Amino acid sequence: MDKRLLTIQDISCVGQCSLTVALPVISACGIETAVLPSSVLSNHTAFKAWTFNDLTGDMENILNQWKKENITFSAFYTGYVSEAQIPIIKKIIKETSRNDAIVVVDPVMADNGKMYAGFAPDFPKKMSELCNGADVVLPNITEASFLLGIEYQSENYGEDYIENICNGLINLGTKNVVLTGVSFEKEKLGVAVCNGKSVEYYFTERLPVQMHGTGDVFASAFTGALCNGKDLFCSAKIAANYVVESIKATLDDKDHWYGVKFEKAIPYLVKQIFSV
Ligand code: PXL
Repeated sequence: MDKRLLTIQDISCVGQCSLTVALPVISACGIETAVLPSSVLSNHTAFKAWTFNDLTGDMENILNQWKKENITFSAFYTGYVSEAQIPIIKKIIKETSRNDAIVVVDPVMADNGKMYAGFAPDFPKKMSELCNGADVVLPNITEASFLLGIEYQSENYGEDYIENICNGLINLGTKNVVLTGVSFEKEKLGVAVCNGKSVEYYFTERLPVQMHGTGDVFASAFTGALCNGKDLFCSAKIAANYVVESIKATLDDKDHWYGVKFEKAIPYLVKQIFSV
């Protein structure tokens, strides 16, 4: 039986993030991708304003219908969700998992030292419950520091700070951690990959811009690579390279501020997954 993945996150109708990234990217990786939209927004929350329709009320109905049809999943990838949805998501995972299903949790809630609009201060505590039992948690450093209740450092940290974060996240109950946005030198940006025993690093060139949605592009490509049997480190490396290609495809368009042109780099991603 082929793998089937379920991704649970919002649809931001416009904005190149969440489901409008995960669905095309993971499908391009050859993996059947089912979706459970957590909410519908007109556009993501980095715009000045947005509409928001919460879909929590649909989730249990959908689960019950899936159970009647014996619909099951071999992988789960969760992103932008609300506090009330977390226990329901845990139930969905428990009741629809195939044997050896992979659970990837992107604890989407913050960046650059700040929570995204609409998340309450106790949200990280709830999110840490979703991290407990995951196979991989992939936060940025801001999200990791909120999850652990430690100080966020944006620069001038060393390997001890990063390794302390990885160990802290492992102690929350995830098997593996992929920490994004790690940088020890100005010109390089990368990821720390921890399998619960050791931490390995992968760095790419740092491009001179910060763009929205790159966390979702990373997580989607990572999950697509992992579902194709690539190991943790190789999946993180493929995803980091894909983010760089997506940013490069966007750099010459100064008006394109709200996301990255990940579509242009899909052939590059597919080549990396199927020919490396
Ligand atoms: O890219 C993460 C993300 C996902 N979904 C929504 C967001 C954001 C980041 O701002 O606003 C709705």
